[in-house]
Amino acid sequence: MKLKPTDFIVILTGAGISAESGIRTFRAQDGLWEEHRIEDVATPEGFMRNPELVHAFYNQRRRQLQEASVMPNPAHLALTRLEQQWPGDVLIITQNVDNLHERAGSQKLLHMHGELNKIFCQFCKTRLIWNTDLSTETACPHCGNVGMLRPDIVWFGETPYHMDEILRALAVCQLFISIGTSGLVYPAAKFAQIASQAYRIETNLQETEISGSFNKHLIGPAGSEIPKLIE
Ligand code: BV8
Repeated sequence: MKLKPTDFIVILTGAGISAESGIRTFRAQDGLWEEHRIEDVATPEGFMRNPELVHAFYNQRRRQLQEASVMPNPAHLALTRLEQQWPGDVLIITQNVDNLHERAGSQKLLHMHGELNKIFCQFCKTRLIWNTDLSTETACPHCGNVGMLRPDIVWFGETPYHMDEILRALAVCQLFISIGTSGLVYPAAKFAQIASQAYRIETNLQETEISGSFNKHLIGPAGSEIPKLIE
């Protein structure tokens, strides 16, 4: 596929791009969903039923982001170089809630499933940057109410963020690259089909549910495949 300098590149990332940074994926053998039922920790109903369990689940993942060993890996850094060097537009749509794309220097970035380092108050709707533990005892710094703060994460059954902007980008891009997603969660799983006018590349350790929607497959770890693809 020959790209023109004005071409628009859209990239979708999933948990696989952060795996080599030491962040667990969801559906691998040692995945996050092996230890927790999605219904208990990643749905609004689960949060209503047992908020402290959900806070513990996200507190542990938020704490992990602060660990010195958790750093952007060569895949994140290659995407930052692409954004800086490519003359056309580049947009990263990430399903991930970690901050590794930001820490790698990416700027054109949409977190469609929210962010670990953000919370919001269900009472006054204020959104806050938050890097420490959260509990039902934490009072909202804005309105003072206790027990109303929740992770700013899109749970199953909730509407993903930035969908209008995402659908517009998918409809006009010339190159769509999917990195490290199992293609099992909607609507992200349909993005390759929606970008049908683009040249579509999938990078993963293995074939996925959505591999049939791509023109090219790069099988291997993102940390080595993406720098090669970008150079
Ligand atoms: C919505 C926040 C309406 C939580 C997440 C029945 C049929 C179809 C759909 C549905 C259905 N029933 C319900 C639905 C909708 C539902 C859904 O899709 N359910 C699934 C389970 C069937 N979706 C929703 O509810 C969404 N909302 O649909 O609203 C709507 C739609 C459109 C417009 C308006 C309204 C909301 C979904 C969001 C849920 N929240 N995250 C949290 O993070 O704690 S989803 C969760 O899964 C994560 O965000 C994660 O990113 C996402 C996807 O998982 P992956 O990133 O792909 O991770 P996974 O572990 O699965 O795979 C990792 C991959 O990496 C593997 O393939 C592996 O091989 C690869 N890999 C590993 N290492 C490497 C690697 N690749 C490269 N290099 C490596 N080193």
